[in-house]
Amino acid sequence: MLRKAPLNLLLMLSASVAVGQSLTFQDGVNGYDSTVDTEFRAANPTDPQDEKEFVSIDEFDGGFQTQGALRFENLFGGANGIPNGVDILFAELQVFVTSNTDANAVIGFHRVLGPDLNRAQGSGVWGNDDTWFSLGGDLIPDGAGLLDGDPIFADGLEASINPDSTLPAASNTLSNRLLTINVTSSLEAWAAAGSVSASNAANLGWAINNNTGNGWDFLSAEYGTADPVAAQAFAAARSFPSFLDLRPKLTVVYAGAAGQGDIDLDGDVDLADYQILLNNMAIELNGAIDPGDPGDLDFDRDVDLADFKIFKNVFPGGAAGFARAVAVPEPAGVLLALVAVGGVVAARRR
Ligand SMILES: [Ca+2]
Ligand SMILES: [Ca+2]
Ligand SMILES: [Ca+2]
Ligand SMILES: [Ca+2]
Repeated sequence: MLRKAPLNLLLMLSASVAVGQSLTFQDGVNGYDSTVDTEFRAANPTDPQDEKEFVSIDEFDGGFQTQGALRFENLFGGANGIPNGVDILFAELQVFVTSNTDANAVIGFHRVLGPDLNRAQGSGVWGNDDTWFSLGGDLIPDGAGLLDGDPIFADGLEASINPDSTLPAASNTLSNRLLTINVTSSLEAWAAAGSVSASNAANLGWAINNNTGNGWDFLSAEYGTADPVAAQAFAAARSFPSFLDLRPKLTVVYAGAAGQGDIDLDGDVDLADYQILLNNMAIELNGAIDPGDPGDLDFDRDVDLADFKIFKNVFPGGAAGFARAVAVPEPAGVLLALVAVGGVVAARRR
């Protein structure tokens, strides 16, 4: 709060500037409706689960496995997508978890690498109509009572062997709240592969695995469809303005050609960008904003002096270049200049 007074002086110098370095994708918000999420249940091997209002991931659910899958489509290009060719700086998935898992569980987000190569039915990329059976899930339990493998194998062909991202272990035992998963590496891969195509066929989403029998559940993109009144009451009781806030949300932060400090995306890093950072620092010292919102250069949901430090270093010429750019005459210097001018005038009068 103490920092606000001097910053407010600078605020008066600028009009608001539209900036778009951070984009969010969440069903029902800002016209976005392209989330595909479902689970593949061995207990219901031929029944699509895409209309369920939560997604469960469980290695041993009453003797049966359940694999989750999630994809945000239409991420790239078009009026509302990530511009093609930009650098992805940061990406985060946020889900509202309704059932936690074991402290030592690994909730892995395996990037899907290709159309399913071992289907029993259908063709092409996994989608809402798919089931445990259609994607080739095993139907005959082994000696331990488990169905082997998963419909989407983490074999380096159907999905990445190692997860691109995991739920932070510290979040494993938390529920009834929004939890975040850093998915920057997946977005970097999709941007690199799909930058030439608006449909971005390279983005096939994630297969989500749980290596324990303590199911991990999150609310799906359909949350609130069946009973929006009840969903709204549930959200309001937890201080969320809308039940839409509880659906899966992807936030992507990218940089224009001039890099991370080009907050207004006009191709340079200059004092106009600095002004936006200052404006937002005055009101967002302690978040909560979306990571990477204008001025949040370290993606930690605020605009503070840590972001300012980064900005100085990415300014042309670094911190010294920044100091020169913002240099204004010191009051003492102004007085000396006036004395000098007065001296010249006095000398001429003689
Ligand atoms: Ca769904
Ligand atoms: Ca659980
Ligand atoms: Ca700029
Ligand atoms: Ca920050």
